[in-house]
Amino acid sequence: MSKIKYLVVMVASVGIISCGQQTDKNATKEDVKQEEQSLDSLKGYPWDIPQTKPDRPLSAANERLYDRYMAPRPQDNELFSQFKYTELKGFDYGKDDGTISRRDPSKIIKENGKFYVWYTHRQTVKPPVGFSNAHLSTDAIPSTDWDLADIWYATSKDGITWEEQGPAIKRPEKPALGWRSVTTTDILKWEGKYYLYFQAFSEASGTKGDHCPVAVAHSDSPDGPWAIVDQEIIPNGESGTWDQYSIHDPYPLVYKGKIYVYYKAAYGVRPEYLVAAGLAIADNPLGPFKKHPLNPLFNSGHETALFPFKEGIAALITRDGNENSTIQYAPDGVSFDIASVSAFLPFAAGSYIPDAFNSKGNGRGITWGISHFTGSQGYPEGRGRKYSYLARFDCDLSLDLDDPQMKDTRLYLHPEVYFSRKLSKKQMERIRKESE
Ligand code: AAL
Repeated sequence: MSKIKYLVVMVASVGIISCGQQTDKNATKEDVKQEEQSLDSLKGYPWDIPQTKPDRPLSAANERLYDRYMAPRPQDNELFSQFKYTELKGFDYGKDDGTISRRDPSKIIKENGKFYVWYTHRQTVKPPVGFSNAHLSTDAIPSTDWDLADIWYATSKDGITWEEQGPAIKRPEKPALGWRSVTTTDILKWEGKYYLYFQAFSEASGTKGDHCPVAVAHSDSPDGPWAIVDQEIIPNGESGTWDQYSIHDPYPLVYKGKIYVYYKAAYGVRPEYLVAAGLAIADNPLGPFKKHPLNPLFNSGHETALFPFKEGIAALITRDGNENSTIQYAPDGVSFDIASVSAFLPFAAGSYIPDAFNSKGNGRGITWGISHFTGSQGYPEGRGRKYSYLARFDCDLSLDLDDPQMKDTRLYLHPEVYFSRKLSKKQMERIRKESE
């Protein structure tokens, strides 16, 4: 076998600079020369796009094309999609003054012939004072958009017009876990019962950080009533570990006969922190949950948005990290890698996942869900609305749908969308100074 396998080489005096896959430090100049000669004698790359990895030396990018992605063209890649958005009917945001907010929707399930979604609902006398002003919050004035919130739910026949049903879980009396705010919930159905996992705040978010553990409530019906278990179900990590202060976005799926709860933690000191997700596994919805020793399993993404896909689990990675705006896949639910790169992914996606709890190693994927927009997003310097609202997204990340429009890689947007990304005053000032 050649000492330098499948590599694209540039010989620099005695060393080898390579952008290929494998280098052999013991390769001699003679080896390199031979390899160069054999590369020189290679036939040109085929015109007909090879559907499987060609048996020939490949560039690093072409190796990746076959090793990483489900198909060489995104149009044929079951885990590539565009995302389209639709406004929802049935949710009232009052005077649009930031006193009513809805955000962080759960996955959507279908029960009794209707779609169900649960979400964080805040109705307060004033809009939030902001994370860094948490000291100005009171028992009636929220620090953040998700402070002083309860968990509400809504149902729908078509996924566009929703009927708000009211509270599912109200924040309990002080000092019970979650007395300050119950937020960012997600649903599990297990042996005929329903479980809502949620963030249980016992201080205003922003006081010391966005600190909270995860609690759970259970019910015999998706319409409740819900009984809160007054204990930390997924406790924060030990002191000095990545999830010591926060477990966010608990996201249950049933996988390999067990309950897999993916969750997010923001670690490191703000504002230079990293956001990533890990996994806790249990045989019983009320625990005990064992955290995966390799946590965090992701290096990017602001929320948990996962779904069973083929024999593994796929994830939408949004907003934070080197790998944001990717769709990732782990054939074992643990070893996630990039399966496609997309754009305009939904924030805080709660997808409709018909097989979230019974995929049996044959996950079919997703075609729609609900996400949120926060009012201040897209507005520089803190302008915009101080609340969040729910919207629908559609996509084709499904083995059962073939929608070529969702697979179009070219995203043409109106120039106004680009011009809405305005430079801040500080940036304008820098540019002005640079040209002086
Ligand atoms: C969200 C989620 C968690 C955070 C906050 C409310 O996007 O990541 O729920 O705590 O923001």
